[in-house]
Amino acid sequence: MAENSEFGEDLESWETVTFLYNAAAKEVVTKLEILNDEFKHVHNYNPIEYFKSRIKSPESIVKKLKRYGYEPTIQNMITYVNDFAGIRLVCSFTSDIYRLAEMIGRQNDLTVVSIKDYIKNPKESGYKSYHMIVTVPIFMSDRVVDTKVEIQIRTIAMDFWASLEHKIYYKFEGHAPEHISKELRECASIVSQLDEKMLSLNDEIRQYKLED
Ligand code: 0O2
Repeated sequence: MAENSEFGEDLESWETVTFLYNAAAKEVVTKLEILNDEFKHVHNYNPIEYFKSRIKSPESIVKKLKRYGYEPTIQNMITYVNDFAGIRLVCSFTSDIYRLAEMIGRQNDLTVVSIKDYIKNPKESGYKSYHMIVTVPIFMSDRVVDTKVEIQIRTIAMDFWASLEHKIYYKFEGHAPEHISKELRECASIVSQLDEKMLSLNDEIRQYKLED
């Protein structure tokens, strides 16, 4: 949302904010569904395997703001938390990730605010994913509010690793023993090899089809 929004710290403000971010997630989900359908129609291929959309819980928002060193207020959440509304797009191959990111970037009514490419630059943990923060205009009866949505794009294999690592990490509350972190990094490397293998197999199969 625009940073100059003036919300008081009351229940009504919280409800308005939640309404806006829910609306933003819905808007973006609809756009992605349309893009996927159009791609299927034109190229006879479905780049999105599945997607999930969620609104971050108040507890997670408070935790994140405290981690950043900010007071847990609605205004700070609007300004500093980029993933209150989040959409995770899961696709088959790494090449689909960049294709989807490009398609999203070309949407005139979405503004790409930032990109983090954890595929080219994986995190220390081994985490791989492509993150985009976009804003979408939400048309209310008396105003238009540009609202932030985080889109995470990753392959099925990356999603498998991230989901399990998230669970394990949570158990240790960020203090996993070094050998566990090391083994998780090794698993991330196996997952990357699997993605590469699947992509090259797919390229080879496509080549056969073209020759038919
Ligand atoms: P949750 O519980 O998944 O919502 P930002 O202010 O957005 O620039 P942030 O939030 O650190 O800073 O951004 P980043 O690095 O893009 O990470 C955002 C989200 O990516 C995280 O949200 C996770 O969902 C995911 N993520 C990032 N690093 C890891 C990792 O090492 N392992 C796993 N499994 N997921 C990761 P939250 O709010 O931290 O968590």
